[in-house]
Amino acid sequence: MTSYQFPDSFLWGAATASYQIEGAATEDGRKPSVWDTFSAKSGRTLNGDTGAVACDHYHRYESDVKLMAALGIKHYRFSIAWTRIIPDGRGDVNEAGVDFYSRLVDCLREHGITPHATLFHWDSPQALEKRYGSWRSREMAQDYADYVTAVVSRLGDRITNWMTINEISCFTHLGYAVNADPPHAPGTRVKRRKDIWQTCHHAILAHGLGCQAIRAASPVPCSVALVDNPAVTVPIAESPEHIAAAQKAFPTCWANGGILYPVLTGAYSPVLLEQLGWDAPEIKAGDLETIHQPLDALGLNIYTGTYVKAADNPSGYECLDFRDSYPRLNMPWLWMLPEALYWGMRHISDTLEKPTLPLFITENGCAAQDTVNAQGEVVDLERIAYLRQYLKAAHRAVAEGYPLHGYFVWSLLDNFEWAWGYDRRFGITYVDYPTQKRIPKASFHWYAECIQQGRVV
Ligand code: GCO
Repeated sequence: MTSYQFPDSFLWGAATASYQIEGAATEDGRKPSVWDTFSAKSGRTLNGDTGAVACDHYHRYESDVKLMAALGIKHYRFSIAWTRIIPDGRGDVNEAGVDFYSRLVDCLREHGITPHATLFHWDSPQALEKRYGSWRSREMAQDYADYVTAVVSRLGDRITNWMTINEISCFTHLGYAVNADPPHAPGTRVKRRKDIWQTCHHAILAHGLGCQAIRAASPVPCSVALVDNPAVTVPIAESPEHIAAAQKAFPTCWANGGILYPVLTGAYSPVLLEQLGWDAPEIKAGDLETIHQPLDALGLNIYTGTYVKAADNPSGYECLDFRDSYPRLNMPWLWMLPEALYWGMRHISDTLEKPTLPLFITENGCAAQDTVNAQGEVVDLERIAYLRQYLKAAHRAVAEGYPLHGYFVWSLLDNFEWAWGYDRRFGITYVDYPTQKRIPKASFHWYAECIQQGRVV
């Protein structure tokens, strides 16, 4: 019988992001990000929700850190808001904004929790959107690197785990669209698909410059990572032909070939470029060298995947659609596919020839229809069922020797779920927004037990 025991060195953590939990949108010098502007426009988020208050974590970070300590995590992944540090996007540093993260980090360390900081989780400064169209301009990459220098030179004595950017495909490919209103901020319509790929190219360039900036500014040795959400192709059956088909599909699926490939290998995937044709971005001399920086780790956000089978067609594979009756959690895209966690790591390690690059699951979790019962409890059985299956898939990767070093559940708290506002709850802790009361859900207690025993329980 498998006990699903993880090695003692395995990191157990939880993740959050600045705009989704902090609130205090106008305090201590913070200026608007594109998400403040976007969510304030009518009809862009469900129920007109915004992150203006969110979980009020800005004022409640001390009790939230106590909650983390009660959970038993020793690692916490959070993000830093660019507009608290440099409110106009470029120029003067706002020391009051830095001070918030300084206090947070000290509090974490006092509780024996190691901080893992994401330097950008989608909240681009609105001032730069206005100035030059943010990610549409190459200037954004340099401004981002300067912001990174400001953060790392101030907090690098106490934060040594850095993640440059979270999920590049989302704020680029969902923030811009051709002939349609994009679902994410800044919500800008562009003329050509090429323009969208260009925003994505500028973001990977920013990642590269950001890596260089972290290494130059950090006063102590540190770990530098990217956080990506690969589109994971899962073989319909684990036979050699279907496995080969899933591997073949991986570089062309969603943005894999245009993000992970250049970042990890120094070149866009040739199959993707061929597929894009005229839509491919303009790449300047030297860009790919800048983008292809040595990394100490790679963070993967994996929630679901796509089944692939071998097919008798020119590509040799076929991606399969889910039918409505396939099990899914409380988001339209959240199909239950635990094997995706395993296959995501395996494709990256095997097909990208990165067999030793340390991998972390930096996000995994699900939304469920959580309510508080008469006893004041939130019994989220489907979240436990989901997490248990995905953690078993993570264990399989470890057991087979893939370099998975840790797991961060998404999310510590229910929070502002972007265009879905507060309607969708991803937390292992329930947040009663009117009172800001935190109620640990059944999954919180279950996860605490996993952490305590170091295995899937
Ligand atoms: C991400 C996120 C999170 C989401 C989560 C659930 O990094 O993936 O965007 O911020 O809340 O993925 O959709």
